[in-house]
Amino acid sequence: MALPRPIKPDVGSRLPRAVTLHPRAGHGKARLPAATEPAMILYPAIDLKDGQAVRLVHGDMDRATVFNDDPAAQARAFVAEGAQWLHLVDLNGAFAGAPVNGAVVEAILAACPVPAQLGGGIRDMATIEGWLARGLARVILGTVAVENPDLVRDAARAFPGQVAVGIDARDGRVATKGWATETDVRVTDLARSFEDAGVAAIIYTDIARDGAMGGPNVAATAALARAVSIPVIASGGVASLADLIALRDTGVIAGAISGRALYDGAIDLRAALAALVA
Ligand code: AMZ
Repeated sequence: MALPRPIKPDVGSRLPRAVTLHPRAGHGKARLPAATEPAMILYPAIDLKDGQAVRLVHGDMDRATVFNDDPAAQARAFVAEGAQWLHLVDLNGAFAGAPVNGAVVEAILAACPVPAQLGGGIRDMATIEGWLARGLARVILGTVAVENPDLVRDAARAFPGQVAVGIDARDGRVATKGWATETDVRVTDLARSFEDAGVAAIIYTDIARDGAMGGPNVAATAALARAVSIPVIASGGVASLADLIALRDTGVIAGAISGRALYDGAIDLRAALAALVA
């Protein structure tokens, strides 16, 4: 079956730059970022549940706060404040194992000129290809990274720079399927297993911190970033500008995802973006 016509055929020009510029990502000789390029990319998060932009607490679908019933408008607002990337999660999709909020994601892609990464229910090559063909800059693979790691390798080979692995963990052990399933897999072991696969980034979420506004797990994220050469993006618990600065000042973390703190005003996106290039 033919893939849908790309909405954004120019996506190649909007592909990630920060990950390759990350000074200590371990890719041999580091290029220092220019003054206008942030040392760490801030990804505003739009988590989608039943077509709305929500935030959960510790990933619990029964503890959802609806922040916007028009996620594309939310995306436009983030971009208007200067966001250079968006982080999208199809929460229903993560539980269902297949995309559920696809129409809303397409509306966001159509509304926004900046690259977006999307996770949640992306579990096969056809879905990966379909999203990338429709203008998504990067897919995030979580559950399949544990259950079918060869798919991650195949996808990373087929789509260089466009495949990220989402590693979501409690007490250092990876959780899958909407974080409802616990595994014995250690975060560092999973991350290292993709070391030579051409994965663009690892997005590491400390579930105990997620949505809780108690601060990110800086030490664990930095330790992971030092253990692998793949750029690591921190997720979960970011509650203040000071948290972002602390992540950046480790010198090894390529990006940070923030959701609730942006929605409730604890972080001013414009000010945070300015601080990260300063
Ligand atoms: O909050 C949750 N319960 C949750 C969540 N945010 N469950 C999954 N996810 C996100 C992961 C990753 O980005 O952080 O979904 C993605 C993984 O989905 P999948 O279907 O590949 O496991």
